[in-house]
Amino acid sequence: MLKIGYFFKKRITFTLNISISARKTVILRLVKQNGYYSMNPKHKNDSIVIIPTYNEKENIEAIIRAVTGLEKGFDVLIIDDGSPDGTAQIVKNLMSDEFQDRLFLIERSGKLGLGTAYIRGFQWAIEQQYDYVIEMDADFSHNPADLPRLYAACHDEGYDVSVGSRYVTGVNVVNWPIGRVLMSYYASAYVRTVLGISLRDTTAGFVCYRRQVLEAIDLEHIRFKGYAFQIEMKYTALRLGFKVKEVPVIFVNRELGTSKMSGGIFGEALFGVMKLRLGKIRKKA
Ligand SMILES: Nc1nc2c(ncn2[C@@H]2O[C@H](COP(=O)(O)OP(=O)(O)O)[C@@H](O)[C@H]2O)c(=O)[nH]1
Ligand SMILES: [Mg+2]
Repeated sequence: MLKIGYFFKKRITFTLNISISARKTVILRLVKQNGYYSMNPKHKNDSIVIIPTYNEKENIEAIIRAVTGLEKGFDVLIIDDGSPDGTAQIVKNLMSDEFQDRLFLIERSGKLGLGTAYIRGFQWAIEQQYDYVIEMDADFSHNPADLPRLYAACHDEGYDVSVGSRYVTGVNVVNWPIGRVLMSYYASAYVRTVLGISLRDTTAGFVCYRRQVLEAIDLEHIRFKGYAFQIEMKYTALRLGFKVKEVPVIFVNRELGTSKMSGGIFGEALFGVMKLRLGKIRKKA
């Protein structure tokens, strides 16, 4: 099968998929960029972990090493919103030293929110033809050691989306103040009831998407930014008929750096779910 696609107008990608067995496909990519063609894909990996950052200088190097150091190699894309603490410079140093072709960085000019950071990252990952796209926080609340299980749920078990879930077996959250645990748990119950879905951890930010799911969702029209963004993505995937699995994980509160979440983001989620239930689900044209 020969697929020819246009990405972001300036770049032309020719993809030649040769099926050599029912399960294995070899993909040769011919990419025209800046006026010349290259036969080698920029990456050799099937999966990318997207990590949004804002002032994460205490965590960034350690999380990149933990993710890239796993036996199953994952590439990493950092979306940094102009962190005043110099997070992006730490990433650039690692890119030029050790992690060429495995570590990527998109810099935005100011703190524009988690939702738009992920959408930017999803669009880039689609353009780069990664098959599995995983979102994860920089602060070690999501354990990198859980990444292979999230990946396996999609790659081996055939799910379209896998969610690192705190609420499959009770409440698996460590070191959060009890108020925040209760709020998160009951918020999740509220979301389930309003949206009429059985997914337990709808606000989770530790998620693996098969590329086709991201291609089917109209990312330009995803409305929300904070927790509601996480809910909207999962709800849209479910409504489009994709299969979602919850993989139990233990969420540990950050030890270094500070939380960037605000009350406004909570309010967005509270009313946002009602809007979601009443609104239309858009499939990409
Ligand atoms: N690019 C970007 N990253 C953000 C923004 N807000 C938070 N983050 C990152 O998103 C992840 C989760 O944020 P965090 O503050 O840990 O939220 P909490 O765990 O809910 O308290 C971390 O990696 C943050 O650095 C933002 O506006 N832009
Ligand atoms: Mg956090």
